[in-house]
Amino acid sequence: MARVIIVSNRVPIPKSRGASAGGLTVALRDLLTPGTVWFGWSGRLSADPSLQPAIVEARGVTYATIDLKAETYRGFYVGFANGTLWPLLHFRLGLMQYRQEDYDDYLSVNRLFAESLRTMLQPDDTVWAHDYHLVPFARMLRQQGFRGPLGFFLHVPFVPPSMLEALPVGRELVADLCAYDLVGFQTEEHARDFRDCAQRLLGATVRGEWVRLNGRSMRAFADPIGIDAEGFHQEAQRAENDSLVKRVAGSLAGRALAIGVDRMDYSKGLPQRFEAYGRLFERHPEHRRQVHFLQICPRSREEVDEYRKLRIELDRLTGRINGRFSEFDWTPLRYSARAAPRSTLAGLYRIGRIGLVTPLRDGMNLVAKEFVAAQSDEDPGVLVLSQFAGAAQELTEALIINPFDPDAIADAMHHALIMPAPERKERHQALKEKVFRTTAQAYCARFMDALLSIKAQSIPRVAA
Ligand code: GDG
Repeated sequence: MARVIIVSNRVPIPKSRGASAGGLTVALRDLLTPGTVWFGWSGRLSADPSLQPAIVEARGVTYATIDLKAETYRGFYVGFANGTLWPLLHFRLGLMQYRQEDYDDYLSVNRLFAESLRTMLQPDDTVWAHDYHLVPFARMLRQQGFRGPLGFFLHVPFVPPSMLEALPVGRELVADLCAYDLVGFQTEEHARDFRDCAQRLLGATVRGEWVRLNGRSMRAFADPIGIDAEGFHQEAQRAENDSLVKRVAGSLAGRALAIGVDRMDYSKGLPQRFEAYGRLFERHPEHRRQVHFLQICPRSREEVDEYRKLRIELDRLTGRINGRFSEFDWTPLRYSARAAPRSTLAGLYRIGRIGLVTPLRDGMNLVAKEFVAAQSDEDPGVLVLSQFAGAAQELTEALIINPFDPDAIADAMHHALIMPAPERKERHQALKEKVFRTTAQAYCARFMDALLSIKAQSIPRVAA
């Protein structure tokens, strides 16, 4: 039987029946039919990792994982993936650090993944790899002799050639992406930037979505990711009765709730958002005492220096805003650096009058879609959305702002707070229609159709 093999850095092994799923799992859930294999890192470090993956079967899906060595993990994950590629792909050249040793570790982990997966591959398998940790994986799997269809989806943005050139191994990365048969991006802009890089940096020939390099063709297209909108909507409806959500609603005492939910990451524009919240009270003092801003911000990648600095900065800004604007019976900013259960999030979005999604750069941003899906039709909240989130390409009825401009964010919050119900409903209906159309299921189906149609057309997949 032809199987789909999903490959990603981390593998979300279900711990028990009905265990909660992360973003990638939710997006790929429809693919997780019996027979599917999900391969990647176990999350464990060991001195002498085995090539043979450890296998866990759950509901017909095979989860296959390998351990990594501590030294290579550091260079691969903390170094090249999150210290080099993540800042580069989020347009933060000033934060990019490059060390050849890290890149070597990145290549060796990709090689290890390919060698290990090879031990369990069958000739008619289809392989779909995910995200910036696995750019060279296709080349290495081909070196292992695999000839089946190989797809890749980049969850984060891509950059134009002038920016990619700053990376000493930028050309290698583009060439490695070209070794896939199909590469999916969140937006047309990212797909075009990649094709431009292939043309300008490697001399590839580009025709429409097709890129031809060294006698073989591949396709680079936009396939925006989505959420399980109906499932999330129902979860939000149920969560209105969650005791914590009810307590939060009660504690607002009739004030409006603005909500932000982000991994603690410098790409999410959090200091600017906090700053903007203070500006709201300066520019529109009538909102003092009338609003609470709740920011949920689970800590992330704390091994990377820049993330530790961000945490200190957010602690400082929280103190400054609350010190400056609090009154004895009103604390304007509630900030939690811990993760909340998914159902609680759904309920909090639903009682939110404003959803604040203001990244400086973001592949898509699922929080924007979750906020929309969670709203009620009768009394919907307003989404304030960065023009630099992939989601802004679709969700044009949100209040679109430039996240580098705190005054613009403050004015959008003001606009949201005074927006009459008919306008809120009209905007919400338009947004809802889109979020319920471009779902996770649609995203998966589009990708698999495109990958399998490349197979059917027998376009040369392997360089001569
Ligand atoms: C990458 C790209 C792209 C957040 N806090 C909690 C929590 N979350 C959940 C959200 C959402 C997910 O995590 C975050 O997804 P985003 O899309 O917002 O951002 P990244 O993590 O940066 O994801 C991004 C995405 O991949 C998918 O392709 O959209 O552009 O950067 O689902 O709800 N979940 C729980 N507790 C929290 O405290 N349970």
